[in-house]
Amino acid sequence: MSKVLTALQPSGVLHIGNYFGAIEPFVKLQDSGNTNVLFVVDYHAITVPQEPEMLRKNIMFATATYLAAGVDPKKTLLFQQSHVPQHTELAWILNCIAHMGELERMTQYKDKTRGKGEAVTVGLFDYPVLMAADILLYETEIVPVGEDQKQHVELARDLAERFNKRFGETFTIPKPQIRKEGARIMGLDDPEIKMSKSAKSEKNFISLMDDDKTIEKKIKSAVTDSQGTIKYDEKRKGLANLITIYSLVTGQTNNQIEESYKGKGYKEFKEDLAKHLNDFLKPLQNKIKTYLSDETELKNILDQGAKKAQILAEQKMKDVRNKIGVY
Ligand code: ATP
Ligand code: LTN
Repeated sequence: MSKVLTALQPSGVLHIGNYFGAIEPFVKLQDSGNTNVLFVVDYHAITVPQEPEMLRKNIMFATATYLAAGVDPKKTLLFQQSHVPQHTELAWILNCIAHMGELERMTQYKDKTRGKGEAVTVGLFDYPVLMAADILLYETEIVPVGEDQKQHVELARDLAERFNKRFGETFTIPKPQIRKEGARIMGLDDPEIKMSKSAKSEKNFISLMDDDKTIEKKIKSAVTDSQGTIKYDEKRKGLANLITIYSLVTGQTNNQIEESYKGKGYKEFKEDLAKHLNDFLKPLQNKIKTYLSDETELKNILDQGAKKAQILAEQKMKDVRNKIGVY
C-alpha cells in the first residue's frame, strides 16, 4: 500500500488540464486500494490576491469537483489545508532549513513573477516550502501531479533528506508521479504554453463547466497549422495537443484517431472533438451541480476529513518539534 497525496488550488473553475493532469490520476490510484490524502490548498491560493467571497465559492467548487470526479471520502482524507494548522507550522520549520537560492531557481516562481517588480509577495516565493510541508506531514510516497509541479516535489524530497540528515529519520522521501499523456495539456490559443486557468484569454482553456456552444467555439478557434492532415507529430504542437485531448476523452489511441480521420480535415476533426468533449463533461457537470446544491454536506465532508488529518499531522509534528528541540 503506498500513500498517495495531491492538492489543487481553489483559484477558479478547474480546466481539463487540471482534471487529466492531477484529478483523474489521483482517482485511479485511490481505486487501487492505496492510502490517500487530497486537499484544497487555500493558503497556496492567497499567494496571489483573492476576493474573499470568490475564494469561499471556489473552495466549495473544488470540493464538489473532486467528489464528482470520483474522490471517495471513505477512501481519501478530503479537507481544506487551512483547517489543519500543522501545515503552516511545518512550513515555518522547513523555511529555516530551505535555502534562498533553491527557491529562486523554481521555474514556476520565475514564470509567475516575470515583469512584476516589487509587487511579488513573500508568500509566492515561499509557496514551494508550504507545498513541501503539505507532502511531508503525511508520510507520502507518491504525489500525482502535472509536469509543472515536478520541481516542487523534488524540493520536498531535498528538504526531507536535509532534515533527516540533520535531525535523524523523520520524513518519508516522496516521489512525483507524472502521467505520460496529458501531463501537460497546452493552451488552445497558444500551444507553446500550458493550459492555465490564470491565462489572459478564455480561449486558452476548456473549463470543466463550459457548455456545448462554448466548447464548440473554443475548439473551432484552437490554433493548428496549415498542413491540414490529422497526424500526431510533436512538432505540430497545436494539433498534437488536440489529438491528446481527443485521446483522453474518448480512450482511443493516437493511431486509432489518425486512422479514422484519414482523408479528412481539421473541420470535421474539430467538430467531433467538441462533441466528444461535451459528452465527456456533461455527466461530470451534472454531478458537480448536485454536490454544489448541498453546501452543508460539502462542509461536513471537509470537517470530517480535517479532523482525521489533524490527528495524523499532529503525530508527525510532535516528532518534528521534539527532534528540533522545542519540546
Ligand atoms: P494555473 O492552471 O492557473 O496555472 P496551477 O497550475 O497553479 O494553476 P493548480 O490548480 O494548482 O493549477 O494545479 C492543480 C494540478 O493540475 C497540478 O497537479 C498541476 O500540475 C495540474 N495542471 C495544471 N495545469 C495543467 C495542464 N495544463 N496540464 C496538465 N496538468 C496541469
Ligand atoms: N502547488 C500545487 C498545489 C499543491 C500541491 C501540494 C500538489 C499544493 N500542495 C501538495 C501536490 C502536493 C499547484 O499549484 N498545482
